[in-house]
Amino acid sequence: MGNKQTIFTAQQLDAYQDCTYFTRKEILRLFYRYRDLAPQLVPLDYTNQPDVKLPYELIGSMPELKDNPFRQRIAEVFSEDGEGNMTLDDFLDMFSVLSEMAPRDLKAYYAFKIYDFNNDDFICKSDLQKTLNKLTRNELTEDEVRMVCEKVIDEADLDNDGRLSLEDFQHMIVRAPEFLSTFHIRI
Ligand SMILES: [Ca+2]
Ligand SMILES: [Ca+2]
Repeated sequence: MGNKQTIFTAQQLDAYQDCTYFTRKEILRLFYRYRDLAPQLVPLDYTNQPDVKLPYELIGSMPELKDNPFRQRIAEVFSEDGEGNMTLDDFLDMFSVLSEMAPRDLKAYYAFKIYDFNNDDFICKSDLQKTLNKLTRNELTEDEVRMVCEKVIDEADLDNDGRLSLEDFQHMIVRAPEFLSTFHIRI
């Protein structure tokens, strides 16, 4: 034993590697990013799994997220409390899915959840209008948004129930990859 600080046990690091697309080195780097957001709250020893959560305000202000129009929804979807306050596990999950190593299907699954603003497991017209407003950073008029929205639903709604299920959505993004454009983050 040297006097090197032990942040995680070997088992914890193995588990993080299994649950994310990150190497040990990247996991440690992200741990320090997390800790730097609030050094007074985050201990340097995680071996006894401290009960720590960082408020959304700190997470949403990170350079990787602060210009993302979906930052609040992203944090809500990945946070265990649903309000965007994040444990280290939530934080690692979020960056893992947003990373370039995550497969498209997984990104699509989370993009669907993020665009489902009222959490009812469907993207309905009003979810899609909110999504389009954010994706286009409010550059479309209300009429334009309504038109695009109708076109998207018309083309993607395979079972004709007027809203998009996860399956509809997964088919749609094959042809409209711009719906995943805000879910690629370099870390
Ligand atoms: Ca919905
Ligand atoms: Ca449908």
